[in-house]
Amino acid sequence: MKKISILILLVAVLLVFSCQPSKKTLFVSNWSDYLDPDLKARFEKENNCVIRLSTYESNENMLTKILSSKQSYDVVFPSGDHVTIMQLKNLLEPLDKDKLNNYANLDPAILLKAQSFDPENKHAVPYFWGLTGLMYNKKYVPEDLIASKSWKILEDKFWNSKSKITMLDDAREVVGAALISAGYDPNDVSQPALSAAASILESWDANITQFDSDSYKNEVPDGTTWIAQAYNGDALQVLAENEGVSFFLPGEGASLWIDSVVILKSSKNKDLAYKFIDFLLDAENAKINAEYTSYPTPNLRAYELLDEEVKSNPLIYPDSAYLDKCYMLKFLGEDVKRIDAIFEQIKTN
Ligand code: N2P
Repeated sequence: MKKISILILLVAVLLVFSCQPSKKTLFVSNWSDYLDPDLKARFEKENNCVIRLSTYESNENMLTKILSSKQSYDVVFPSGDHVTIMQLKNLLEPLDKDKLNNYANLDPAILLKAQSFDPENKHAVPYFWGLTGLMYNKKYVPEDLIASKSWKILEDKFWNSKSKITMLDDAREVVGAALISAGYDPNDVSQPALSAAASILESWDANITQFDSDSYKNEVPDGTTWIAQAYNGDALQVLAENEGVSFFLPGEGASLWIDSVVILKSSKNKDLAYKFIDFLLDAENAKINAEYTSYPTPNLRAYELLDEEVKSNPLIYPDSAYLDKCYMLKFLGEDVKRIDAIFEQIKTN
């Protein structure tokens, strides 16, 4: 008798659980350290859903992942040139802006810039923008070496036989930095520009230990790496926790990028994807996210809510004189192969 009651109870419990509607799942793939986890948790709670977040360290990894994975992702965060690449591959859902009530919070000036890679702002919602510079450990890198605040620091003989430099695992950023250092635009694929960049890269490479876009965040503070090419927001996240670390934007200029949030055409959850993007566009949420990531926000309403201390930090929001010296990394079509070839050559040396 007892056994029968336990059995009935078990069946009843199973029935109750199987009748519960399963939670909707949003598959999101984003750069690492690029979304406040509390915001993610709040969105899940408010929408009774689960966000399955996977992270990547480069646009190339992201693209390989979404093209090769059996899992269809809903929302991803490509940089400008990759918005164009993905759009040409017909991977992106054209945006229905009527489903984005908070779209008007975006800065019209940034939307205009974004049209260079996404005509009419048809597929991509600007998420953060940023600049790439150099982060270093103050204990090991002498101040007089850093004083020039130039990419040329990496050519100094101080680095010889030290193996203490790392650069991003990103062809456009690495070859781009060498091009800027040589006085060229990082989008310049002419022969003189690329030969100059290749020879500068060779001199840097003698002392570069790895091309990696993540480990520098631990290795500069712990002294394994003394100087690293770094995205400004990631660097400022590290600086906030480590007094011994500093960061600068080189005087010659820096690469500038706008990362966007897009919905994939193959998404099975477009309604939830729209809700998520609209949630990120909310002024208060975008402000919280900007504080968490330390990246400059393209959300004008969110920018207005930020503390004066953040808005006046030139490592997040440099003045227009510096921005005039920065170069947006553009879509290069087939020409990108010339940059990739130089990067592969350096990596395999
Ligand atoms: C976040 C890096 C995003 C910047 N960790 C790369 N565009």
